[in-house]
Amino acid sequence: MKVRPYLFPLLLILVCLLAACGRVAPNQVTIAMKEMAFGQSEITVKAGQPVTLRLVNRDGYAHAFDMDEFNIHTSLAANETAEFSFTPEKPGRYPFYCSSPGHEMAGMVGALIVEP
Ligand SMILES: [Cu+2]
Repeated sequence: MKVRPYLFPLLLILVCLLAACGRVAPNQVTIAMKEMAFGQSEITVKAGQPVTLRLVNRDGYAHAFDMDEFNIHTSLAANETAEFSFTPEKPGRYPFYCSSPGHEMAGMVGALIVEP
C-alpha cells in the first residue's frame, strides 16, 4: 500500500494529541474565599498525584489558608491570589481553615479528601 507523503505529519500530530489526552492531568483546584467562607468546603483528590491549589480571595479584607497536615500556612491580602502545589501521599481527610482571628469560628473551614 502506498501512503501519500503528506499524511505522515498529520499522523504524527494525531499520535501526539492522543498521547496528550492519555496523560494524567495534574489536579488543579481553585478555592474562592468570599463572604467569610471557602467556595468549596470539600476537595477530593487522588493519593500520589500532584495537586495545585489556587486560592482567590474575593473579599475586601485579608484571609488565610492553613492546612496543618501539609504544613501550608498562607495569608492573602484583600483580593489577592496565591497558588501552591504539593503531593498528598496518604489517603485520608485533612482539614483546612482560615487562621485569621475569628474566621474559623465563623465557618471558614473545609477538608481535603485524599482517595486511595
Ligand atoms: Cu478568613
